Amino acid sequence: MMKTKTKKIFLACLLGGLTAIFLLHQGLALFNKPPRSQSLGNRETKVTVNAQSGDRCPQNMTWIESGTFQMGSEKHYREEGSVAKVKVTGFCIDRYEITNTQFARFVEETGYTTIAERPLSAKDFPNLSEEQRSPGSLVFIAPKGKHPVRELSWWHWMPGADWQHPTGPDSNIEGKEDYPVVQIAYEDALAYAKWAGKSLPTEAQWEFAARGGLEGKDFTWGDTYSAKKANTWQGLFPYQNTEEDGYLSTAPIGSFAPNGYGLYDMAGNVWEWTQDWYRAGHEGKARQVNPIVSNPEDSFDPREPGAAKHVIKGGSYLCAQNYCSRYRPSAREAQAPDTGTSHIGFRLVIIPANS
Ligand SMILES: [Ca+2]
Ligand SMILES: [Ca+2]
Repeated sequence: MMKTKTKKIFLACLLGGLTAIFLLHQGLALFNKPPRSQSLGNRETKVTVNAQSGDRCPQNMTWIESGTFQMGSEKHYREEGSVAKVKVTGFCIDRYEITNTQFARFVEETGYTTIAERPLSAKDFPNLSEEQRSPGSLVFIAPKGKHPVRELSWWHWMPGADWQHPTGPDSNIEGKEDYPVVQIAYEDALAYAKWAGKSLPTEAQWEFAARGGLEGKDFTWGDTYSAKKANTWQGLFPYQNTEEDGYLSTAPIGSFAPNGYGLYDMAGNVWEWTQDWYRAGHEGKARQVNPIVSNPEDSFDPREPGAAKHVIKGGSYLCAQNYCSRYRPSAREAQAPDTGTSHIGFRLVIIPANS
């Protein structure tokens, strides 16, 4: 269940940040209820051992050997510093972002309903109409023309947007079996992880794995940006996307070369949830083993004090050189746990019993 406090944060985001949300909401009074289930096959996700990982990891996971690394960066956004030398003990991590096929299997087996598919309760939001409480999520819509637009005004509340309808009720995931699942709130990712018998990565695990064995490099592949190395945005965000990398939106998992540890899409495609609560910086992490910010009361985003948020990593297809540019291992962003969007997904980790 979504807690009242976090629901209010969610609503404040909708009401405070994006006036257009409810205008749009009001304008979409009638829309066809999307079908609730959609078969996407029955691909195996969590069994057998992986010979390439020394029989330690489940299928499609890679063993990351214990090690120390320089977490963060002092060359980019302030929240990425200070650099902290930390140790991470060994773990297995998914080679790919979780796909629509995998999430569909979870839903088929459990009947799980994501946050985006649930209406807000009349008890918690008595002043909203039933229509305003109807299920939906946030969708990126590029502004028309090239006139200046307000920061984040490209995010729109879209009734009927959910993981099976990533950009609204008229969209679907047919033919996107191997695309990363999106419109997943933190609670949804946790539910999937519990079902799979795995965990969301900590920020330290995620960043250590993303670096792929490179020390202190800007990108998962080195120090020079390339449109050919990850699914990002080329052109002037949010107006023009030249699609130099071949993808306007999400790409099938594994469409770009893996990093040094054989992990795909650790840069771009979709942002990925981590366990850590967000603070702007890495204060107190130096010399720790498996550091984690595990207490929501320690979360602090100076842009929105009082709202506890999780760290998301890796950037997305919406990160461009002129905006965001967070398709880097040290980059991080804060995300309200109740809010899935059309550019956030996840992958999982597990520490095998024999490690
Ligand atoms: Ca792209
Ligand atoms: Ca990613």
